[in-house]
Amino acid sequence: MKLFHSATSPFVRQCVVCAHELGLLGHLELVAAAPHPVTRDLALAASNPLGKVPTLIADDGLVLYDSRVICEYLNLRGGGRLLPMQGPIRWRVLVDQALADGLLDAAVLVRYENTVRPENLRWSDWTDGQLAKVAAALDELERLAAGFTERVDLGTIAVGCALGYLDFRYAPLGWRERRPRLARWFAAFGARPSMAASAPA
Ligand SMILES: N[C@@H](CCC(=O)N[C@@H](CS)C(=O)NCC(=O)O)C(=O)O
Repeated sequence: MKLFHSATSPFVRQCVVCAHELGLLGHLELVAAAPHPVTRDLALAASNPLGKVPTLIADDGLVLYDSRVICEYLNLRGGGRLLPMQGPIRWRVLVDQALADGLLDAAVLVRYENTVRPENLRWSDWTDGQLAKVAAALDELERLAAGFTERVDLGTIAVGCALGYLDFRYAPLGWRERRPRLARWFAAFGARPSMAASAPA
């Protein structure tokens, strides 16, 4: 399987962590990509019209995106233990994943706004609105953290990658302040070999 990859993308990281947890890392060939909201990476766009990473090309040529689809695909290939098939826990896992992905969408958009958009076109209200979503998502994750305990699934992997991204790009936000349960959980989860090996440099 070929994975269009960017080492700093938290969405790619979710796929790599899933592969690691499922013992599939050796089956994944990482292909360097240069995703950008304005300047298209033509090799990447030839497989994914959205020009985004992660994009996976499976061994049979099937092209998969986005990160949620790829994580589900890897999970099924690797035995399925990262997403319970039924019961309330399935929906808990999927909502946790959606919450973490939503936090990441907002954080990545703020980064584009403040690094890609020309300075005279930036709109601080828009940045503030997105950062309010990040803060609200973190507050919800703090409420949920007591239930994360020993869980290793598509939800907690997404949450771990979202928090890792905030440490990488938004350290001054100080997300751990006022969120002690989440911070304690991440200290343990972030030390898993799959997380440690994929941390952005
Ligand atoms: N919903 C997508 C989001 C992926 C995404 O935003 N990837 C970023 C890199 S972190 C990207 O490729 N950006 C290029 C662009 O916005 O065109 C997913 O879960 O895979």
